[in-house]
Amino acid sequence: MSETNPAAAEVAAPHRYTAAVAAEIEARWQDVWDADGTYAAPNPKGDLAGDPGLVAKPKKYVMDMFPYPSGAGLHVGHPLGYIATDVFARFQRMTGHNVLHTLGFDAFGLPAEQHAVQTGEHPRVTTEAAINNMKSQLRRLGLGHDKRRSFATIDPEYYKWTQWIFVQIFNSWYDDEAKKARPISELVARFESGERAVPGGRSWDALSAAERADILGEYRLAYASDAPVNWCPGLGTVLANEEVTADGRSERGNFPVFKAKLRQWNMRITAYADRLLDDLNELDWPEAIKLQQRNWIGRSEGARVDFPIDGEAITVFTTRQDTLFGATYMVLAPEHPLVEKFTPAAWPEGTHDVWTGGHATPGEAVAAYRAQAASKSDVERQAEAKDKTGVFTGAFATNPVNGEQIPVFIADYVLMGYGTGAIMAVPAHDTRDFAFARAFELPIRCVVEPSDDRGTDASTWDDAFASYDAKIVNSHGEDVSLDGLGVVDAKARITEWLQRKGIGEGTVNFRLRDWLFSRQRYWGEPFPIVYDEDGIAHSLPESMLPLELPEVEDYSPRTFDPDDADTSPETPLSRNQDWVDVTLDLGDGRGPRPYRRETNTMPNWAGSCWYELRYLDPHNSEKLVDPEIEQYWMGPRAGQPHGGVDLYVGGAEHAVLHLLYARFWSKVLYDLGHISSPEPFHKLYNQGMIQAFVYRDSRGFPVPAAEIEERDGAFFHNGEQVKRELGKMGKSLKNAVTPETICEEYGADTLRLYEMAMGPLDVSRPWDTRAVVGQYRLLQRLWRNVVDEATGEVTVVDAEPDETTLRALHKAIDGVRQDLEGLRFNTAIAKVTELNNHLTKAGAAVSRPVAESLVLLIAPLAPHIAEELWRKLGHPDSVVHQDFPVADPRYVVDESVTCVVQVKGKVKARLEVSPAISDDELEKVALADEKVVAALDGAGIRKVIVRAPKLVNIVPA
Ligand code: ANZ
Repeated sequence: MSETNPAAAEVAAPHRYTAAVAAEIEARWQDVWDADGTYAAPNPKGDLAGDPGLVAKPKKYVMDMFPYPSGAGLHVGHPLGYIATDVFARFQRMTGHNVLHTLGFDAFGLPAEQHAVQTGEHPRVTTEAAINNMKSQLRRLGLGHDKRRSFATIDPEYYKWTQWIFVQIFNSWYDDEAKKARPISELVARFESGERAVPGGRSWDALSAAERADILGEYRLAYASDAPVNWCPGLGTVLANEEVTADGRSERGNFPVFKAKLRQWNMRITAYADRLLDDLNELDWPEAIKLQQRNWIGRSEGARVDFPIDGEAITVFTTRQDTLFGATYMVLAPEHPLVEKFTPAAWPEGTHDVWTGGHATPGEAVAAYRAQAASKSDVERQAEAKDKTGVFTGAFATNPVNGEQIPVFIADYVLMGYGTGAIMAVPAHDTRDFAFARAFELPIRCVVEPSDDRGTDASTWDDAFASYDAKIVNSHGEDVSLDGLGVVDAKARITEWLQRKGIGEGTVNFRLRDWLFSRQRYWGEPFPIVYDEDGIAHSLPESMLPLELPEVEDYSPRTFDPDDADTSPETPLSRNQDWVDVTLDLGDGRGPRPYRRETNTMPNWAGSCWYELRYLDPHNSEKLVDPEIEQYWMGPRAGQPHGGVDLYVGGAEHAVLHLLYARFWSKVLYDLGHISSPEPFHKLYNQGMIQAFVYRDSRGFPVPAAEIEERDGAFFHNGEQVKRELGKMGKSLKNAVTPETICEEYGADTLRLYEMAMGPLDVSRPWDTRAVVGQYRLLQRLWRNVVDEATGEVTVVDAEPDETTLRALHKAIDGVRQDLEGLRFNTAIAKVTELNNHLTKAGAAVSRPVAESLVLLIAPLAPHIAEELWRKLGHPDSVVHQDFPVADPRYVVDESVTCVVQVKGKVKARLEVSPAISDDELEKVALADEKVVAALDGAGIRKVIVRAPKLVNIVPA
């Protein structure tokens, strides 16, 4: 066919749909859409108010996880989700919704800062250049974004509100009784009035300002504390646990990471653990993501138990209080504050050599072990497989159930930050304890009867027996016995006993930690916090926001000798004296005073914690969002009791942190009355990844994928055979394909169709440039069904379509509608293709209503060609806001099928029914049939077996 030879084709068919035609059409309509504000979604009020008719429609808020504007620009893998949400948003517009869809930029971050460190160029300059580049790349795809609503998190008018939210969080506390955040001023009032006892027992009036600040710091939802953090001298910064590798080094740069105590800002997200867990149930999210959040929050039910020691007690947290009789030793985290207190001056008589670690005194042993533990990350300390290390403290505590004296160890597998930082060790039933007991020759006592054949003599076992589904044995004391009980009952009985004795209680513990919120960086939001001469932190009043980033000479934090743990961070902002030391009147009645600014910046996550709210009301200078506008777009409604964005699409890699942080901020803002929706995202959808083939030469180095030749299933580069594997797409693997390349070769509509047709949206799929042409051909045939390639004239006729065409059309309409609503874009495209092929095969001129419906069907997927054809068909208004076709049910069902109805095994009737009929409906129809009624002759019915659509078998009583 001439299609394979474009030059010849152009002569024969000057009006064929080609890449050049696509390019012209696409650029032209993009300009018109921009000029007409086609995608502007009106608000119910404010400066984006508009078309009351549109506002009266049901709303749809469709959102993408916004991109980081990387200098490398986009490759074809990036826009997969953006195209998907665009198709969905367009479909919603055509089905009567006021649709909000826009895209901003998550623009603070390390790459721009590192570039700045290397080149001295301001990160704002490179970031803005990257944003502009991405914007033009995205514009070319024809995404229907409301551009009036776009922003970047680095815009001072945006981060003014990020800072403002920080101030709200700082100035609030979590009221455990009301189970919500309240202004800190209410807590102060309760302390002042005596309604609530002041911790420490003194009266509020008697406390100094610093003492009050310390107390309030224990309550504030944003608080500074001396927390053990991952300090990386080589990078000059503190790292989150996720940024530290399993062997205790920085993910980036591979430098040693040390545990150090530093004054850092934290967010008290743990106060919300229960609500973050419970509210997951109301969200329409993939189960896998909900599960990851549940695990991250990690709720465990257990007990706290006191083990007496020297007239005091060590409190442990355990989830297996039913195994108390099997506790043969205790372990404290090396950092546990009670360690020094109970460590005796000398080893007790007869202390086992392996317990002392070769040290002369317990004090020495503890000090040496602590130093060793401090150099490891939590992840490393928790690693299951590794050998258990530790040292005896020289002290013994009493097991409260049987009065036994058991040795107290310190070991790094117990973490200070979890539970109480102390455990009772039950080696028979916990694998870590088992390994430790073996290494330190400690008794292993079976108290849960193994369900396998290993027997109850635990000294002969190879590993622990850890099960909840078994019976308790060897567990009776003076006034309590658990023998014979199942685990669950034993837990209940012993908890009740502990509580009665006043030596323990049932508790719930969470794995979730407070969120470390400071970074020693330049390119982030400055904290709206200043310290007075007493070192007390004050938040800036709203009138002083935004607090803009100062210009600095040097963007890097000071770095140190990577191995020198005795260093502490020196941030880029701290070197700027004029900015740091200021005299301010905070409006708190204290008048102008000298202050020192906080010199850390917020972490990258901050800006993405609330951006869904700002899209709603992006220019509001009085409020972060007007309540009425927030209520309109996001407020709770039927089926969405916690409100939120109607559809949020992004990668599954953000399962935990971003989504958890954003949920947390929403809940605080909700509690404080600023928004009506306690959840930010009602429906979440994770798109798959576009993968790409990587070609490697004999040395294993990637070679440019674009230069590969394929011969008989083998791959060659410059004549040399290379290996092919599936991997990520990107510059470093030399396999990136840019959207521009595809747009130039085929047009943006083809690219959109190809990305949507590659497979189900949530599945990963390999990119194959050679397959793109398939969608190009579809668009060419579509064009040819409407436009004469030789003359450019519209060829449709006003004749009525024939019956088969009507059936093909309405089935397509019905299927495409359902598919687009259900985000099944690949099958929607298959249905459009089928209809289009039907018309092509029919060979005759297409009837106008069919052609128009076809154009409307493809409009969400390929908006430019649809707009062009729609106008060519004589419509003055844009295709974007047309009504999506509705199927006529008469043509949707296939011709009927015959259903046989049997009574007592004999055929009594034959019914003509729809092939799509349900079992229930078919049963009703069959039982109502005259012949069946006659055959039953008033007998009752014992059983009806239905195999829709072909068989009903009735067994009379
Ligand atoms: C005795 C016991 C017996 C335990 C047994 C387990 C099995 P989850 O479920 O993850 O909450 N643990 C408590 N605090 C710890 C800490 N700071 N560092 C390390 N481990 C700690 O885990 C709770 C269990 O982990 C607790 O229950 C405790 O060991 C341990 F057959 O106590 B268990």
